[in-house]
Amino acid sequence: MAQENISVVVHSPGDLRLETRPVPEPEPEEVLLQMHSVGICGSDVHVWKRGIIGDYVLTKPMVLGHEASGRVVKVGSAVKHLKVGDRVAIEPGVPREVDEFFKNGRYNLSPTIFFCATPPDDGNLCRYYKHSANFCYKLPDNVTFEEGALIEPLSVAIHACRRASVTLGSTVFICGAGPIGLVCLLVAKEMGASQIIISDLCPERLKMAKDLGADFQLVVKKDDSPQQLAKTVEDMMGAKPHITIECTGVESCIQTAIYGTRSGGVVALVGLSTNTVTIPLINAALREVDIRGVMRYCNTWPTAIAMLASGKVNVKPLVTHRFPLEEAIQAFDIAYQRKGVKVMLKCDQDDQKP
Ligand code: 572
Ligand code: ZN
Repeated sequence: MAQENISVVVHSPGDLRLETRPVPEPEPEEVLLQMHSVGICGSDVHVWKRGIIGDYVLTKPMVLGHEASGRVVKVGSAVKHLKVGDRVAIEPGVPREVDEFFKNGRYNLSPTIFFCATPPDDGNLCRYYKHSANFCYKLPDNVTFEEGALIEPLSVAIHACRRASVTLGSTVFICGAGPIGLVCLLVAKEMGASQIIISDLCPERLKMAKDLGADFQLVVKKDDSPQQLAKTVEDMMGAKPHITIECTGVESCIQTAIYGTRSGGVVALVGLSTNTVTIPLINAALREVDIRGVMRYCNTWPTAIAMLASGKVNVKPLVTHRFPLEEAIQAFDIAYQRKGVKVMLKCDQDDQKP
């Protein structure tokens, strides 16, 4: 191998290091990838700062990163559909068991799934990484490596919009204009939403949302009441939206989502923070507002690749910062400060292009 396997490793809360790890050897059903572009997700920052994500606690050093693309440099003996040189996007969740969830196609719900950078499973923010070939998807020539990496957050949005039943003519309220809120905006539009309103505390993020096609932007203040905000949404749109996609995980925003959604509509919960929240459940029940959970995604990569290759969805403007892998610590600081939208790490010394 031409380069050492520099890897971005979290050791304990607040302790992030660049270290050299061995280049892995692919198993028969795996491929070895030379990593190209890896985006930083909020969960990477969270694990770095807190050493925990949900119920998953860091108990040993772990490589971060799960929004990734790379090039095949070695194929396992049983791999049929990929060859050396292929450019691929990586689906980071790989089921370990043929359980009921695997069999019914909702493999994201399998409790034993391998998932990059969820403790203790290593992620792919490194130079060389091996992965199940079945969960690597060949990128068409007109889809860049960075778009390939952005398929991961785009997948969250595709799954969220599917769970929320977004369809032709839907009116949609998106809470939060961070990376996930913005990809939900792009996907909801493409799935036929007729009107989209998006809210955030931060006017700069809403400016990006406007540029990406949001019809209405709502600047929220920290002490706005959920019922008042719900009324503002209704006034701005002319009627309550059919669907709300909640991307913040903040308790008051989940409350706003419920009050703000039309009777008979759907609230999809994408943002997740604390385990327990107080919500107006009876208000939702009496108005038959369905509250639906969203756990990552399943069966989204082929859809996402088709959307990118056809030019129907443009995720390129989401990348606001780029750093070479060697500057990962600085990159994580920028992501922590929530400057810009998506921070991308460039893992191939010989090709730092998008
Ligand atoms: O891109 C996938 C993703 N999923 C996140 C967070 C960031 N990025 N989730 C939040 C944490 N949960 S979890 O259930 N867990 C660690 C398994 O608490 C998964 C989804
Ligand atoms: Zn993520």
